[in-house]
Amino acid sequence: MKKAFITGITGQDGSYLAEFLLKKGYKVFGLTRRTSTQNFARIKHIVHDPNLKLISGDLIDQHSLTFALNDVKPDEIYNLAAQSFVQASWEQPVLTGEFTGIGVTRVLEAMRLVCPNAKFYQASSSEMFGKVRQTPQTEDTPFYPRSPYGVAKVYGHWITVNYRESYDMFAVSGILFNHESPRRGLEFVTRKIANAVARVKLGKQTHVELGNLDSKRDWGYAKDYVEAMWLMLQQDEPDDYVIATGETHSVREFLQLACKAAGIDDWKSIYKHNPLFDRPAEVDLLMGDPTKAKEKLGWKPSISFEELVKIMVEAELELEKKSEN
Ligand code: NDP
Ligand code: GDR
Repeated sequence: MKKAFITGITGQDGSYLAEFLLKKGYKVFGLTRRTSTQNFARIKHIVHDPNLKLISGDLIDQHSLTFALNDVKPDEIYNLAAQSFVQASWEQPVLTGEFTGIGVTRVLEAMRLVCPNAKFYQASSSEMFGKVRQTPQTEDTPFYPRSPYGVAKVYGHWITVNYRESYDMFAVSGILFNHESPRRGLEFVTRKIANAVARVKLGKQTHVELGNLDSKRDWGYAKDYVEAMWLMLQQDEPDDYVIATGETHSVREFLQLACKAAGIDDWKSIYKHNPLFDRPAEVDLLMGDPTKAKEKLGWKPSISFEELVKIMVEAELELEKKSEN
């Protein structure tokens, strides 16, 4: 039985990846950090699976990572844990650097000492392209991050490349563009909008307060993207890949389509601008070119932008109908 070790298993991607690997017959080990209240909402349906084991540890604690990997001796390591919310990275830039940047080195160091022949996946991000130097963005587009989060991810990206080149380790970096799902955190714009329009539809609130509606993102479906992570580790040679849909849409378009999916006629009637949600430095436009992933991994997205919006709004309508608040 192959063994996979996932950091960030309680997050959106970690939960989908764990499901995916369990279905493939893996034994899955997930790193969880100590929190005062358990945060297993996304994995509650698999937490009792005999092939899933949770191990306590934290990206900030080198020993916990070394001990965890020593216990497991995994074949594959997926480093998905991070402080992943761009806006929060201006409020907590040092913590973001510790988790999202140096945390990658800690996992790589533990792997180098304990299981150097494992395969390592780093969750890199389109935020590294930031103030984009070319469109669409490819594996060769230079980075220009625009937030402490983006800067930390550039560090994580290059330290992964560096361990591959310094120690001949199988370490790859997936440059993933935004991917969403009903399991997205409520603070991210897609889930925030999907949830708000559902609540407006059900008469639970009247408005949604947002920041910049003009920014454009290449939005895909999270379930498709975790498959790409796995495919990268099944290759003979380690390499980095852009994972994206190749389309870009504005936040305004997302809001318009979400209102339509919920049966709200006039999106402007429920929208309010709140400068609190504007960012000190914005990433205006992201659009990835997934050609390399298509050709070498045989990967392609299965869900369109319109379908994604619909999936998210329908999930929120279901959820909000059941909840009393
Ligand atoms: P989430 O924010 O949903 O999940 C983050 C995970 O990291 C959670 O499980 C969280 O645990 C864990 N974590 C945070 N800090 C620590 C720490 N110090 N030690 C151990 N675990 C920690 O992110 P996503 O699932 O959306 O993203 C997964 C990864 O992919 C992240 O690295 C993100 O930056 C990156 N990424 C995401 C994209 C996207 O569009 N979703 C696009 C490109 C990259 P807890 O539950 O305890 O908070
Ligand atoms: P992003 O996602 O920063 O792209 O990072 P987010 O959904 O937070 O923002 C997308 C765009 O929407 C604009 N926006 C708002 N954003 C939020 N969160 N809340 C608002 O009210 C709002 N109004 C407008 C933002 O300014 C931005 O332009 C995500 C994360 O998952 C990262 O971890 C990941 O690396 C990247 O995607 C790729």
